[in-house]
Amino acid sequence: MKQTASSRTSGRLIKAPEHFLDASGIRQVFAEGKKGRRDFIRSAFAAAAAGVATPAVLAQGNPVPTEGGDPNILQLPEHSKGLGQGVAANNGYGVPSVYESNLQRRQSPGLTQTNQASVSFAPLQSLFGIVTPSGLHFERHHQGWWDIDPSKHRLMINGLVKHQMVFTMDEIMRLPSVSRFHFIECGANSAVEWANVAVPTVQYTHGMISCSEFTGVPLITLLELAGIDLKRAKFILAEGADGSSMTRTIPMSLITSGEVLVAYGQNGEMLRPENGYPLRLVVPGVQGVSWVKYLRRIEVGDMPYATKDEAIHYMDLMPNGLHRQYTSIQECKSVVTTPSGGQVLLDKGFYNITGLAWSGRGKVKRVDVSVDGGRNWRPTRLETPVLSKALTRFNLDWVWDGKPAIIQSRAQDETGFVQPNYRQLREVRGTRSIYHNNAIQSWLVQENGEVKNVQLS
Ligand SMILES: Nc1nc2c(c(=O)[nH]1)N[C@H]1C(S)=C(S)[C@@H](COP(=O)(O)O)O[C@H]1N2
Ligand SMILES: [Mo]
Repeated sequence: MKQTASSRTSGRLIKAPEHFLDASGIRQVFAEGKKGRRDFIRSAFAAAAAGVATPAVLAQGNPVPTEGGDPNILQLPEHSKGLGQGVAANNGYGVPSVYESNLQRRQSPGLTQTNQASVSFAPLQSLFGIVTPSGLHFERHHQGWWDIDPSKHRLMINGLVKHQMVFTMDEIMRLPSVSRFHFIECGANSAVEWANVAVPTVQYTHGMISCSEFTGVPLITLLELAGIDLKRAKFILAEGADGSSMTRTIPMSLITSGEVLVAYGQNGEMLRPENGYPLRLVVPGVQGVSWVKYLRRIEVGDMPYATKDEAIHYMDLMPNGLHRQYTSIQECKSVVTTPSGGQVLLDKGFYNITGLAWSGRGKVKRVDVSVDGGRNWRPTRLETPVLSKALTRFNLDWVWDGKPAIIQSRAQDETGFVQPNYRQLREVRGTRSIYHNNAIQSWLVQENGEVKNVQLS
């Protein structure tokens, strides 16, 4: 086989409309020319050395030696001959390669497109490991985002405390801090799949989840400084400083455990404005809406507050016609990110099936993958570290025989909870929900290699 020049546009991409296109996801494994494949096979061999799959398995459908010469090797490129750019070429803050410009958060084609859009989805199909780069973190703004001057930002603590207190950012940042990896998932993640809208890519089916290393002060530290009345305190109310009047009730049990953080750091730097700069609440395992951004007030109380975002929104309409309220834990869930909707497998042969799993109740214990629509399941390799209430990466070796295949993942957490399929989920939850869809996702690999979002009952 003759080696050809590789570029972002070489190879077969997809035939879907452009805004569905996600070449960067495809490129990782499938789309780039032979160079990409060499990189791919090299890392695959490293995995084999770790006792994963034999070279014979990995080599199926993969490169044959070059004949005729590859101009990318034979002709010395400019970057091997000239002087490269100097330091700080980007004003001191690095930005991604120009070849990665397709790697973006996006509005969903399943939602109304507006100029003042309020949701953007993270490109899960193009990410590695478990950390979401801050610039690709999903966004959900009920009333737009702001870049707030930290020198003017204040956090007030009132309610069932001995001394009402107001903290400046400097005062908060002097206190003992912790850093922890956690996922944040909007309760409405995968909401359109309840109605089987079948948005084309995993960015839109599952992209309202992200995972970061957050740094901040345990909320309990601040409450103790204020002299919290632990006998009477049962709940807190968290309030944001933006125009959405975002207010949420959080039970004291999550706070006394030390888990809830008043965070200013995200992935080693200050929070991004879109994610609540300079201060946000981190409520591990709980749906995104409770992670109040631009946090300005904590009130300690003895009853749930039934705020607008708890009494009108964020409730689950159950089959018996009643609403479920305060269902905030994000139950165990997973999704295959490669191969996933919108990607194209170029040839039969070896592929690394990979994806993400998480549970709002602790650690992911195992993830199984099926390539035949749920008839047979194989256990996957969980990438380390496996952290509580954080994303967990899974991988599985797969040799595609070129026939249609339905790929699914099913996660189980340390409590023994197993992610349901759509039939099991609807049995309990009915069909009129918006939030908390944690059903098994199915991707159909068609004979021509194109991968499609399908829903199995
Ligand atoms: N102050 C404030 N906090 C907020 C919101 C908001 O609109 N304003 N949106 C909430 C919702 S619904 C979600 S899912 C998360 C989204 O966080 P992110 O934008 O950092 O991804 O923030 C929550 N906290
Ligand atoms: Mo949300």
